Amino acid sequence: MNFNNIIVEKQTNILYITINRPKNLNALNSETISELSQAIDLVNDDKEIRAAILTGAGEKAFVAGADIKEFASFNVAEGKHLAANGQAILFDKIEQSQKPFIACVNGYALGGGCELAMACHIRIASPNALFGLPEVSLGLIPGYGGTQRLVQLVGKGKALQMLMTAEMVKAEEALDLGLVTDVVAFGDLKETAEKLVKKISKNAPLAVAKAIQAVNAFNEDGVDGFKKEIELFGECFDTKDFVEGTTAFIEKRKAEFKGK
Ligand code: DAK
Repeated sequence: MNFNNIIVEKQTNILYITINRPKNLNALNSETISELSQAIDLVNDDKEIRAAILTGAGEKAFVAGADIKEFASFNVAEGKHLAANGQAILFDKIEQSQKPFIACVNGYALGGGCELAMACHIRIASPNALFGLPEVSLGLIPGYGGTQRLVQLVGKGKALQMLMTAEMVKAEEALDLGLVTDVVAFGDLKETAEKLVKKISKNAPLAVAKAIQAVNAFNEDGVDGFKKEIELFGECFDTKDFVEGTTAFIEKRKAEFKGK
């Protein structure tokens, strides 16, 4: 599939997605958001793919935010529509994907870029990565889930500090805060993400998907996460992967999961 703003490449069981607008520091315009949404479908619809690795082109930016030039003239209705649509077709869709998305944050991750990284299931960063939600400096607040996901990742106090000061956080601090799980040299980002995928891919695909679903239930409106966990746990007993996993353990061999 050909895209104008992203590069998508399948290698064995990984879909590599690179946001490719380096002249604009990979800022998210609506076409890029729509293309990313289509790329998520490619991940979820292809049985061979076990995970997606998401990054930005170049060495300077993951994504330096929503495209300011595009939304500068929006009114209230347009702003609300763009936020609701973007959350549904991209940010929530990544979070709810049944296959893990790993963000390789290779530079600025600001505003919508930080929100995009936070929607991913795992984030790793290069030492030059900078995270921030500078929306208040533009007379805005985050509109793509940033106020909610930042609190979950770093806690209310630090989230409010970052949101109200609009200050950026360096990679090492992001690591201390739990905003990223690893900081590795720029050149090692891809390999580090691939190693994570390799570890995840050894495990039962349906169980991995259910783990994502169960964790997401923590934030679902009107859903008791503990009850959801019990429900999803029970469902595992109805999978061939469960039979294979337990049989392989008893037979002292490596499990061969089929995702069934
Ligand atoms: N949008 C559009 N273009 C951007 C951009 C962005 N977010 N960030 C950078 N660029 C462009 C610059 O305009 C410049 O383009 P030219 O002037 O060369 O044509 C080019 O990328 C290189 O940027 P700089 O020349 O500024 O590079 P520097 O190294 O000097 O500075 C910087 C790097 C990252 C510190 C600086 O570019 C910067 O401050 N960028 C803006 C960061 C920012 O504030 N991002 C937006 C956060 S707010 C919404 C939902 C969500 C949002 C908005 C609306 N609705 C539902 C309506 C989210 C908003 C945000 O993301």
